[in-house]
Amino acid sequence: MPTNIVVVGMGYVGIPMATLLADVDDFYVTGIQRRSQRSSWKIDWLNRGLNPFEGEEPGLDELVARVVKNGKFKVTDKYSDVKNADYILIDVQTPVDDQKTPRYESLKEVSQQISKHMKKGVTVILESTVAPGTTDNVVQTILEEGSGLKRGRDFYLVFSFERLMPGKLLEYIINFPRVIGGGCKEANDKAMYLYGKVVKKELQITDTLTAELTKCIENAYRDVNIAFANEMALLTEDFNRNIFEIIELINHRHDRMMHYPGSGVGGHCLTKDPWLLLYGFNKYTERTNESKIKIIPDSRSLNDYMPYHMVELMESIFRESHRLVDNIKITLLGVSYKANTDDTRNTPTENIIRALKSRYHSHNIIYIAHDPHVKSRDYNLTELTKDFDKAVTDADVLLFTTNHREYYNIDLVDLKKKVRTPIIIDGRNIFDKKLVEEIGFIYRKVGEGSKKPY
Ligand code: SAJ
Repeated sequence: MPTNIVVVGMGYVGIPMATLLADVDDFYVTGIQRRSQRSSWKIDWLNRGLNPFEGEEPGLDELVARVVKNGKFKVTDKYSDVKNADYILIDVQTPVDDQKTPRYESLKEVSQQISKHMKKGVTVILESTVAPGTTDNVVQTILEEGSGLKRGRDFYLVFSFERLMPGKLLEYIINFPRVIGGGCKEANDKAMYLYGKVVKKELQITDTLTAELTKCIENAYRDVNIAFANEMALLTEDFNRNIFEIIELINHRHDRMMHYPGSGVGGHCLTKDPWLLLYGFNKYTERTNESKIKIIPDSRSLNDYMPYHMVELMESIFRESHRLVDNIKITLLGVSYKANTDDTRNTPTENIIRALKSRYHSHNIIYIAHDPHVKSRDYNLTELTKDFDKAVTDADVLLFTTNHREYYNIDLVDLKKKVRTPIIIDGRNIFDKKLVEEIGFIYRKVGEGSKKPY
């Protein structure tokens, strides 16, 4: 008997999941993607058997081509295939707005569409990250109201989150354990059957709310740990010592794994999931412990402050050397939020540029950014180039914001000849202070004191 699957949302999560499932014997998958100016090409592209992602995604080109050629996978903007679906996966974006409130427009719209067409016995799986409580209070309500069916009796609803990372989309689905939070045994069994076909690691069963909490807390944990590292970096700067040396000494203990400070925390997950956690807490609990909940917002605000600290480090050099932040060229090295990727979502570099532009809006400053991976069409805050020489020539200050592999191999002697003023602000522990200063740069690093003698 063929198993019919619908995956709604053809993005970073939906495409790898849909195509992996379509590669299973007797599984037939329809991807649903709303047509918009930005996404229409993707539907046609996928239907031609082409992988739409530009970054390196090992195995995905072949997989997409194979499942389309074998007639196992197609993409449409219509919901008609939902009526025959045994499984429906929801993989839509769930961002937060400026007030840190989740924007569920897509999630609600998709749930409504599904509710109009879904058949009895279907298993709906929510894979998008949501505020704890959302599966039961938002998705279940919409599905039941729209379909007239009852969860656990007429259909099943499961929350099972993705743990993806651009560059390793297939690997992380296949080789990471999968948490399954169904509302009842039948729901969990159905989800186990599906994921068991593609996931090679443990399938861990829990209830829906616990699964939602697991996802948000997993990323809040990482964010809080990075905030701790950032706080220790600020403290160590004032002690005139190097936090990275200290982290190495700590992590040499095999059971310690301190995170690393830097010029900020970007990406789609860590900047959002802690807020989803707090939103769920405020909305779906009685909040008896509210006064004690401080670490998450404090961590978020410290991590958000780090780009401004980069600006402060720069200003301290200009102040101490009696230079004016005027008539200068500022070069930012690294635009993606993470090393060796082209992903610019919530990149800290953007906040550094914004802070500089707002502080020095009436000053005569040339800004240029360099990134070996990011395409200039994906970036419009300032001029962006892949030409390193163009970016650094005649620069008055170099702000290293992303630790791309290329930056570790820079010939610093040659670099010194190209710049107009030799100032480096290192936000990612790329360089050795002593070495850089010996070559003649004025140098500041997030997490290392600058006073002499050392
Ligand atoms: N960062 C630091 N210090 C660190 C680690 C990271 O400042 O010690 C910064 C990075 O520079 C970046 C941001 O934090 O700007 C996020 O980095 P990340 O390595 O956590 O990368 P993400 O956002 O791609 O996180 C993903 C997460 N995946 C999902 O939510 C689906 C996260 O759960 C994973 O733990 C992480 O990848 C990973 O370990 O690869």
